[in-house]
Amino acid sequence: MTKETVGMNSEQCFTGSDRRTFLKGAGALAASVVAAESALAQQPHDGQPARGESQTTSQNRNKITTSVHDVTYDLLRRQGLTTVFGNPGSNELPFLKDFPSDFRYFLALHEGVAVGMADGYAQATGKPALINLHSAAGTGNGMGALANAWNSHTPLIVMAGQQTRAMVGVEALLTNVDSTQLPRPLVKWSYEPSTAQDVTLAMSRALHMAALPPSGPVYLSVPYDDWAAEADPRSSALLDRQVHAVGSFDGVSLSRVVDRLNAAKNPALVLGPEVRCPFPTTHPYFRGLLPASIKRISAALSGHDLILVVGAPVFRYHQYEPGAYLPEGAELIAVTSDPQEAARAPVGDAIVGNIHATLQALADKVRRSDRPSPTPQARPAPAEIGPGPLLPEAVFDVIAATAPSDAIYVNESTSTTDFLWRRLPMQEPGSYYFGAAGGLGFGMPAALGVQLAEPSRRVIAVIGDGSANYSVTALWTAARYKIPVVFLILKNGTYGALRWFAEVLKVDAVPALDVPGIDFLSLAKGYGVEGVRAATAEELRQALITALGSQTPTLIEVPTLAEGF
Ligand SMILES: Cc1ncc(C[n+]2csc(CCOP(=O)(O)OP(=O)(O)O)c2C)c(N)n1
Ligand SMILES: [Mg+2]
Repeated sequence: MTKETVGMNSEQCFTGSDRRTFLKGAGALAASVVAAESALAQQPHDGQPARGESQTTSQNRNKITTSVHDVTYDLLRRQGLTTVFGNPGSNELPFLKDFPSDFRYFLALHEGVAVGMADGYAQATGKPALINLHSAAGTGNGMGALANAWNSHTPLIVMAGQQTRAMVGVEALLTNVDSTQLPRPLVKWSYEPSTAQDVTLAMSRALHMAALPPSGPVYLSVPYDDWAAEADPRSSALLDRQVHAVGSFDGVSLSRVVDRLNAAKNPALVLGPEVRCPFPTTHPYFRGLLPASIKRISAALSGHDLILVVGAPVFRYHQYEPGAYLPEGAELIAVTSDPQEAARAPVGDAIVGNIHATLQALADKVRRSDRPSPTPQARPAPAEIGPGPLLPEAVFDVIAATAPSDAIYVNESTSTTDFLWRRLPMQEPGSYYFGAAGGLGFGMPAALGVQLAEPSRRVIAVIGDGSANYSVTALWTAARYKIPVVFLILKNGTYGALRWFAEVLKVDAVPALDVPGIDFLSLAKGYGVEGVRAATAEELRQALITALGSQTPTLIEVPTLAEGF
């Protein structure tokens, strides 16, 4: 150890207050810590570390026996991470040992559910969430869900257990080979501590990394023998660390944006998930959802001379319909927290920075305009109700008329998204969640996470009969922990969106596009959730009223017509 590092250690970690913080936080091991303190007090030395040795090592010699396990829990507690989503295996048991009573663990029966739940929870709380998965296989099962989290910048700490250090080399069963590579490229940072004493620092690093902009998932692989090891007493300095990113404006770029907005004749504002969707859908200025092809987005924005995109990529394309990126004569400015997003945009200028601060600065500085207000969009006429299965439009009409005005919607019904946006009034921030990578299996678990984060609002998960199967075990978790989500399954018997896409691509005779005969009421019953079938608008209204009045989850199966088929 160099002289400098010795000096740094003593300066940063061993002030009296630092060590007290550590000891106070030691919780369950208070007795041994007290013993260690008195041992320290009895030691006949002048308080200075011996030459060539830090005070840490002299303390270690005095047997401070707080474990990596306890001090890491302390760190999690102090950083507000007392909720764990997971599915355990043998590698994870030493972490879960003596699970503190002020923590809660939500057991998911599949890792995709654990990650999806944490995703919903973190998005709704705006804070990082902690997931504990089983080694390589558990991580692999969670990766579809991680794709969604990556795309929505959700701050997640995915921790997986590793084999005990002594057996990683022989690749004993459950060794996570190349652990740090496995979750890439769906994590911002991936790490396996090189010593047990590095675990708490690694966890501290992970939670700050996840939260710092652009926020996103991080991965930590921890050999299971590390938890019982003796902690590095310098971990005390980590417990209350605050790490903030402050965006300072360079006045020139900001005033350029302000000038362009002031000069614009007909600007359009495009908002994405980083501003906690949605813009109130009942607002007279609301123009609806952007389509997903280059040509159609350009057409939808035609007539606007300046497009300000905030908290969304430019743009989120799906089907390939080439064309100009922007309508003739239009300019674009994007505001994002993500340098990658800014750099890969094919058109326009971008500002990388704090979304909230940028919007605040723009709101303060942009002149009030005397442009005429846009004509409000016409509300769609009530959907027709025929004798057969309901049109999805009719389902949304019933929800709109029945659900509370602050209801939260999680959408994973892939062929009905436009209807949802046109027909459901959403006025509060944080009223809409979706799988940002298009990875199915997000909706049901995310609804649970959002409901946990927003206990005073009701979450309605609108789920397609195909999508429901990717994370159907979320029903068990909903029942087990009495999370009162309303799962509304739109049962059209098909992968409707894929049928539509097959038409876009002009491909015929594709096998495996239908999913007939799934009995969601039996599935609900099997997992312990109340299930009800609603075949008419009135039955749906009644079922929704009952479900919304219940303290436990409900699944409502609604036979619907597949659009256009
Ligand atoms: C994990 C995953 N697998 C497959 C797909 C491809 N996919 C996109 S939409 C879709 C159909 C979903 O059907 P359903 O939930 O019934 O909704 P509908 O289109 O009928 O409204 C499928 C399979 C996907 N997006 N994600
Ligand atoms: Mg379907």
